[in-house]
Amino acid sequence: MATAGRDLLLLRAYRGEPVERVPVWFMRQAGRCLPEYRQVRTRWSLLEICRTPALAAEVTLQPVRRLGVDGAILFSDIVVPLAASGIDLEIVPEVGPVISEPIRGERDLRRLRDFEPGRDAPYIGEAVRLAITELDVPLIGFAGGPFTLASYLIEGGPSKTHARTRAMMHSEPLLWRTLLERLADIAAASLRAQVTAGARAVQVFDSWAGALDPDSYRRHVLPATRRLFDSLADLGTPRVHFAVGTGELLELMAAAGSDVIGVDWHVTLDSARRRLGALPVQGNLDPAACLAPWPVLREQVDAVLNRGGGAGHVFNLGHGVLPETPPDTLKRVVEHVREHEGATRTPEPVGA
Ligand code: 1CP
Repeated sequence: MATAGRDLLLLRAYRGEPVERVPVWFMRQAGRCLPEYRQVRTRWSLLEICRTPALAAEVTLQPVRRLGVDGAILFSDIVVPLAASGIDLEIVPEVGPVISEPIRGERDLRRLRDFEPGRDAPYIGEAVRLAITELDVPLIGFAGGPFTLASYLIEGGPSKTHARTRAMMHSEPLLWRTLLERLADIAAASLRAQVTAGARAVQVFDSWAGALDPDSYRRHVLPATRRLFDSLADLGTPRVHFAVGTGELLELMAAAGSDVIGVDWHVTLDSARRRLGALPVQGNLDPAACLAPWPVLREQVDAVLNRGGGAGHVFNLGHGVLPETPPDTLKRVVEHVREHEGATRTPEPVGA
């Protein structure tokens, strides 16, 4: 058992309450760079791990044991609820999710059934229940955001430009709206099931929403994302909203109603805080800085901590851990963040 303090640190920071030190965890800390994860992957595919609670729970725990982070993130993938809702897909190593029949028109929407986690994906809640029996830090549940899920469904796989997705958004707004609402509902159902099973915070990864201009985001994504966050409000669980390349979208992301904004590394945290008012922030070390020599990395970690301002900041990367990151480097970052002084300092009144 850990002390009650460590148990609550992350949740207190997510609520903007004063903390003794800034909590730290890493997006994509499970899987990716850990040798013990790669060992598991030699025997099972990614989706097999996601659908086998004992394996998913084990991989969830690995980074907590090795790195000493202040939060665990459930091992799963953003496309798992889509597969459980009738979408035929594979997760191809070195590529990512590949959809066999992409959604291109109204008729394709029929393949996306309603999602009832207890019936369609009981292994998600089971993995959460198993993992938390061995955790002394909060478990973070997660889901994909509506734009990012739509992009995989429409493009059929990873895309650099999301051009087909944006084209559908502009040219078929009604179809787009229906699709995004259904994806928001699928994500919400998955997050609710994770919280019911014991997750104590949730994060929506709308990773590729930064592909949009502000007007399009406001018009075509914000309503669905707001619907997603609104539908979780009664749970009282801290809700984090993260995307990449969102310098122009931060205020709009905040308008979607989460409790915390995940900031990627393109925006400095002090400017993000000024723009977001009192909303707590999470981030935002450049993941590639973890490949630099320690003195360089340390300086960048300190810059993030100083700009984060202490209270209302959860230290994280600005996007996921890069696969080539040495695990010992992540451990060193955790230790350094823990030693940082000034976490109790209340930030300057933001927006003043
Ligand atoms: O900490 C963790 O790694 C937990 C597990 C986790 C999470 C949080 C996985 C397992 N996937 C995700 C989220 C996820 N999946 C996101 C949002 C976060 C982000 O932006 O990184 C996205 C966009 C995906 C889609 C996905 N799955 C990709 C990206 C492809 C693209 O468009 O560039 C890839 C490569 C995957 C496969 C995948 N999912 C997870 C792992 C560990 C892997 C790597 C492959 C493997 O081990 O076989």
